[in-house]
Amino acid sequence: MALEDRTAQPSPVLVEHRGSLTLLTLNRPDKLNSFNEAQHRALKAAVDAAAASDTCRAIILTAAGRGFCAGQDLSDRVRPEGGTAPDLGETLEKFYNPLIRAIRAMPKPVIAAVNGVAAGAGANLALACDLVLAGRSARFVQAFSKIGLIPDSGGTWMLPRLVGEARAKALTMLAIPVPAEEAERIGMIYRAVNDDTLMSEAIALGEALAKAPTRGLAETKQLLQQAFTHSFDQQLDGERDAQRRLGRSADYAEGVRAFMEKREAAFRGQ
Ligand code: LHQ
Repeated sequence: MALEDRTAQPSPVLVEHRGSLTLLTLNRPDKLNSFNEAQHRALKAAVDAAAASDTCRAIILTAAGRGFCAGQDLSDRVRPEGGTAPDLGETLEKFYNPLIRAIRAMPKPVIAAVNGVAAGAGANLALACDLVLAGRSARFVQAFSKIGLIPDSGGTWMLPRLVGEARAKALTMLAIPVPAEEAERIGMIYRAVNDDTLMSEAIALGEALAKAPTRGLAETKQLLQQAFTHSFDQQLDGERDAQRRLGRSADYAEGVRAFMEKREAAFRGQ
């Protein structure tokens, strides 16, 4: 009989495939799923695998336990008085920025199912996802100012676009916790839902998106993300180019056929 390996650590990110839907679960609940290096590496690998997969057509990012993610694991970062200062820019360059870029570039929809508090980089990780659902007990805290930092992981870019500059400044400078329902009301997230139905609603949404015309969704995502930095003319050109590509896709042909035949379309993501 094989001996049990008592030193084995639980995987910091759980990956579950449900047909074309991939569920990624941050899994360091006793640390509120805050990021250490192992969790960073595991999540980035899982995100990259989902992006490259032909089968996966939608992703849900959620977390185990009572929190979604408390940002950086600060217990890794305690510096004794007089100790050498860390290079936080390097941490961003190596871990957070590639992760956020990968989610924004993902050619399929990413749903965040925020099951509890999302703080610091954990809040901005959620906001980088395409559709954010949050349980009513969840809250979003731009906790950075409490420890002398700026809102990273795309926070300074996303927040003013989502909630306006005035609110963005107050929420970040004062580190005000925003409950899920208020986050929905001010346009920070898509929807607040009951805690006990969060996962079933996220999965229903994920399954619907996993059956949708994936290439069209990917082009929609990219165009909307460019909208605030492109001119109107650039955006019209971008729409023309995307529509040209999609007009040649199998899913567009199927969509039109299905409409004319008054039946549900069977999109294959091609
Ligand atoms: C934690 C953490 C945590 C370790 C809760 N680490 N243990 C990028 C570049 C490089 C470095 C720096 O950072 C960054 C990006 C960032 O994310 S900076 C921002 C880092 N995050 C924070 O500042 C958030 C710190 N946490 C909190 O403010 C609170 O814990 C929140 C609001 C998340 C939750 O509050 P509560 O619900 O009241 O829970 P709690 O405070 O009692 O925490 C529960 C436990 O989790 C507790 O441990 P314990 O052993 O006492 O049960 C906390 O120490 C631990 N924990 N966050 N980030």
